[in-house]
Amino acid sequence: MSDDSTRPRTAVVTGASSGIGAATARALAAEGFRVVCAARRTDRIEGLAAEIGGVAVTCDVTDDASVATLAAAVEECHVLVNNAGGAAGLDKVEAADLEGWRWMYDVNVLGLVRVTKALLPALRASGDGLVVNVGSTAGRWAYEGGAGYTAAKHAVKVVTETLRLELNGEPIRISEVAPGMVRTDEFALVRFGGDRERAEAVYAGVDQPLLAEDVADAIAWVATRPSHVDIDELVIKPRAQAAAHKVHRT
Ligand code: 8X3
Repeated sequence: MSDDSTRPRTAVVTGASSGIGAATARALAAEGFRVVCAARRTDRIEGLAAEIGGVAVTCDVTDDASVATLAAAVEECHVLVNNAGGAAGLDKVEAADLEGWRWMYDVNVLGLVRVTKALLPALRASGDGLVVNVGSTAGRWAYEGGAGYTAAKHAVKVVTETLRLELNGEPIRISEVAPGMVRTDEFALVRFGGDRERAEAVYAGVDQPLLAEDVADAIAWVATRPSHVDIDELVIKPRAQAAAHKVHRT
């Protein structure tokens, strides 16, 4: 554990190149963290790191060597935000594109496990570590066509719960922040392979879907509780969304 209390606390955010990840990097920097912005798109994270006085590390969470490079760049980690993830498609199980399912499991689940494993020594070294896994309401509810993504996000919930059991007694907290409908630049666009019309339809008529900043605000709140306070999980949805199938549209 560092005895230099004047040293800034370090936060690592994966998927920091856009959306919730970029907003979280900004929110944690505003709270005084030195933020390591990790993502595949180097140009984006370099710009973000320059803006917030952080560090950019190019990282693909689906790649062992890339994650090892990230871990080598981080000596102490007080907060790890496992945010990298995404959905692919909205096909029924009968028509499942198994490559899409494989990608979703790889990025949402194995990526989270890979990064957490690699950074556990740095989380321990901080003497006061916190892992925030960005889950989803898709980790609570099933919906038609969503199984590839909802199965992966259910796995995120269970991995989170398991880690909390396994690390009990260590100075490391494990939290899950699980957003519902969040309007970001890329989530729906990626899900529908760049089809802007289908992506827009997700939010059609919804009065104020959440923004990335709303989720980042929740993550920053979790990350700034006193060390003995563990927020197990926090589900955050727009007012217009009561459940996966119950979204008020005008
Ligand atoms: C996103 C929520 O409803 O699109 O994580 O699956 S949903």
